[in-house]
Amino acid sequence: MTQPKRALITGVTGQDGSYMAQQLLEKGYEVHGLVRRSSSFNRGRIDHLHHDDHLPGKNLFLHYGDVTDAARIHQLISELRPHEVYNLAAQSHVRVSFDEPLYTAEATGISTLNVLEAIRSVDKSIRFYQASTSEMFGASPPPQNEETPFYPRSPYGAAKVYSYWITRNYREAYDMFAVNGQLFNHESPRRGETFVTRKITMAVARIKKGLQSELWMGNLDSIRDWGYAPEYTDGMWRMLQASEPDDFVLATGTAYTIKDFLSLAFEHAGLNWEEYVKFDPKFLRPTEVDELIGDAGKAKAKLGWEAKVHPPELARIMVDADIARLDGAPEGQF
Ligand code: NAP
Ligand code: F7E
Repeated sequence: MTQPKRALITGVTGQDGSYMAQQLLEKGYEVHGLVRRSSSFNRGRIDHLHHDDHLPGKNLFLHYGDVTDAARIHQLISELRPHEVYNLAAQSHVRVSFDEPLYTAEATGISTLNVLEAIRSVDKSIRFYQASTSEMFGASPPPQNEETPFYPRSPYGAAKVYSYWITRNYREAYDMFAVNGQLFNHESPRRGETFVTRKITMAVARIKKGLQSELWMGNLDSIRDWGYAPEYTDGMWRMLQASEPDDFVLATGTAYTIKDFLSLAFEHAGLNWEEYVKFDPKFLRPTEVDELIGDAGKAKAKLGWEAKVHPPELARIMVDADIARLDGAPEGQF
C-alpha cells in the first residue's frame, strides 16, 4: 500500500487553511496544521473536519506553534517531513497592519523565511506554497498579472513583497520547489468577520432578522476582484502539483466597488443598502488600494484553473449562509 502524501498547513484555522485542510483530506492526504495557543476557542472553522463522516478526519493532526518561532517551525518540519507545505499564516488584515506594522513585518514577512530556512536545512525536495497577494500590486494600475510591478500601499503589502521575493530567491538559489500564488481577494461564509464582504453579509442577515439597524463603514469606492475561496485553495494545490515551480495570479477578472457589493448583498435580502449604511472615518486607511482587477490567464493556460463563482453568486452564497447561521444551522455546514 502506498503511503499517503503528507502536508503541513500554517494558518489552518483561517478561512483558506480550513478549505485547504478539507480538500487535502478529501484527496487522501495526511494533514498537519499549525495552531496558535489561544485563551478562547480558535478552531471553529476546522472542528467539523474531525467529525465529518465523509472525510477521513482521523488524518488531521494539529500542532501548537507560531510562525514567528523559527525553532518550533524547524522542529516540526524536521519531525513531520511533509511532502508539501502551504504557508497561509499571516497577520492578514490590511487596516490592522497600519496599527501593528512591526508585528505584521514579523508575522507576514520574516515568518516566511523561518519556513523556507527550515525546509532548506531539513529536505529541499519539500514543496512550498507562499500565500502572496494582490496587495503587492497596490497602486499599479489594472489589469494586474505576474509581470505587473509591485507598489504596496500598506505595511501588510510591504511584508508580503518581502515574502514573495524571499520565496523566489530560495527557488533560484537552492533549486527549491517554492511558488507564489498571487491571489486576489477571495471570500466565503468562512471569511473573517472584519473583512468587508463578510461584515456586509453578516449585517444584512442581522438587519433582516431585526437584530441590527445600522452598518458603519469606510471607503465605499475602492474596486476589488472578489472570488470564492474554495476555488482558490484548489488553485494553490494545483500550483504544487505542476511539473515546474512558478508564480501565478488567481483572480476572477471582474471589477466591483464596495457599493456594488452592498447592492448585491442587500438586494438579495430584499433591502436597500442606502437606508442602513453610515460613514465612519475610523475604517479609512492612511493609504488605500483603489483598484484591483486580476488577469489569471497564465493560471488558466498552465494549471487549467479558472474562477467560476463571480461576485453576484458569491454575495448570495454568503448572505444565505449568514441568515442560516442566525436560524441555528451548525457551523460545520458552511
Ligand atoms: P485569515 O483567515 O486571517 O487566517 C490567517 C491564519 O493565520 C489564521 O489561521 C491565524 O491563526 C494564522 N496566524 C496568524 N498569525 C499567526 C502566527 N504568528 N503564527 C501562526 N499562525 C498565525 O486569512 P485567509 O483569508 O485565510 O488568508 C490566508 C493567507 O492568504 C494569509 O497569508 C493572507 O495574508 C493571504 N491572502 C489572503 C487573501 C484573501 O483574500 N483571503 C488574498 C491574498 C492572500 P488564528 O486563527 O489563531 O488567528
Ligand atoms: O477591504 C474597504 C477597504 O479589509 C476591502 C485581505 O484578505 O484582500 C484582503 O485585503 C476594501 C478596502 O480587504 C470597510 O478600505 C470600506 O478598500 O475586505 P478588506 P483588503 O484590504 O482588500 C487582500 C487580497 C489580502 O491579501 C488581505 O489579506 O473595503 N472598506 N469599509 C472596508 N474594509 C473593511 N475591512 N471594513 C470596512 O468597514
